[in-house]
Amino acid sequence: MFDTLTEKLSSVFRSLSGRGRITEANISDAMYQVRKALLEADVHYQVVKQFCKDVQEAAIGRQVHHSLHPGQLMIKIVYDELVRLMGPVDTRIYFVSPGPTVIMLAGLQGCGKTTTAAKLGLYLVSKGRKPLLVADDLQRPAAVEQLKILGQQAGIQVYAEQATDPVAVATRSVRFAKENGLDVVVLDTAGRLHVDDALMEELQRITKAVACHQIYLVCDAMTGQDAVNSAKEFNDRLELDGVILTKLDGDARGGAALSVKAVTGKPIKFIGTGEKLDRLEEFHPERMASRILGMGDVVSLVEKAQQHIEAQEAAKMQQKMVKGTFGFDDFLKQLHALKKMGGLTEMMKMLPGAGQLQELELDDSQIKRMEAIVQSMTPQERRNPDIIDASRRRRIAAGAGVQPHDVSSLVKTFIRTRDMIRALSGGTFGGLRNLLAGGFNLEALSAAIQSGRKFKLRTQARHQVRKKARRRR
Ligand SMILES: Nc1nc2c(ncn2[C@@H]2O[C@H](COP(=O)(O)OP(=O)(O)OP(=O)(O)O)[C@@H](O)[C@H]2O)c(=O)[nH]1
Ligand SMILES: [Mg+2]
Repeated sequence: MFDTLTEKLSSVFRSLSGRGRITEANISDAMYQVRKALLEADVHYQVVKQFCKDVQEAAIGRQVHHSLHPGQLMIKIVYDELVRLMGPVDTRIYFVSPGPTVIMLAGLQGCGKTTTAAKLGLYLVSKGRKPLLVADDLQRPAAVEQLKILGQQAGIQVYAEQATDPVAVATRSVRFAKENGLDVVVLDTAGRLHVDDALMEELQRITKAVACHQIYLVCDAMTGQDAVNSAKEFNDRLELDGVILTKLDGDARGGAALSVKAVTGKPIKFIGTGEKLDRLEEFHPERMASRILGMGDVVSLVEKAQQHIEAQEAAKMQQKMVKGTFGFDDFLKQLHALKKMGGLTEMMKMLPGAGQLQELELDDSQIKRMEAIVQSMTPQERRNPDIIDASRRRRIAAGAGVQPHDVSSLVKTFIRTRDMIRALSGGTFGGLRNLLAGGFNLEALSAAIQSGRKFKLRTQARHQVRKKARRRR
């Protein structure tokens, strides 16, 4: 689904460079590429124009967070605009009481109405409803038989008559539903090759006769712009409640999915993603935007970073690292920042490909204990942990309600972390930033960790040499 668009957009984001703020200069080429990618995906040109304008307005002047790459921020901005473009949508079906609720499916020939009627029937059953499928397509000779077969497959009752007037059949089917305790009637109507007056009049007569509660237009996503144009025509003549976009599994471009809401003003409510009867999904703009961008969870990563790390705080921390004045208070702050983000491990998990990373695990109870210990230290000890000797260790341990060896193990952890962080090139956030800027590549990540490990090994070796020297003395 949408493979080409996904591929093109991701190369646009990768190519974005620069730091600090997003300016007209650094995104103009990217926007040109986004525009081109959308047009090639068969998105309506008016929609493309407006979309790019909105993205540009949202992007220019935005500060790029220290821990992020401008490409990532752009992904988030484009994601937000995609969600806006396709939504909002309420996929709930409103049922009337007393029933039955009448749902009409309309659409051009071959768009998937009959299949969708059966799929919708199954969906309604899953919601605890008792649906009735009505064969109201009396144009195509085999249509009635087709619905009967699909109904049988799905185990859903089908109402069919040997008749010629779809209005009469619809009316009688609603009566049948009432009499038999069925609470939703799904009308499968006839399609035409093109929107024409005869088709529209027939549909209008049905809606008047049975007072349809919801009218869904079924559209074939593979027909791209044609689907969108016909949706507009249908919507001008019938009061549509929403669109069901079918055959999305075969749509590599995505033009219809992206244009329907903007062109018709009516949202997509469901999508068909296969011929099988269980292939009907509620439409969620957020999920669709993520699928289109194909960016793992970069979007939530950016959201979390924006929420929880203050840019200036990160910069200050980095300076402290460089100057070597990084103490326990800073260490605690970093731990809190990480905790708020759901822990470093959680964060790492969100990076595509870095799922199994175990190196930087921290659990909540450990963090709490570390906090208690740090709180029992004097400001001087926090700034300069090297002065913590045996007697200070005992005092701190008593204050925090832990054993002296817990204190020394925290001091060791602190020193190890500080060394590791330094090795990860100048501060946690700088290090993370470099990792993120590297395009989430697992190699860069493990190289950074390796270099941290080597650094650690080197310092350990140095300590041992010193220890031996002391012993000799
Ligand atoms: N791949 C795929 N095929 C679908 C989907 N929905 C429907 N189809 C196929 O599209 C073809 C037409 O579907 P129908 O349900 O007969 O379409 P219709 O709108 O009722 O057609 P008419 O009654 O002739 O107007 C069938 O071969 C379906 O299996 C879908 O979501 N994905
Ligand atoms: Mg049909």
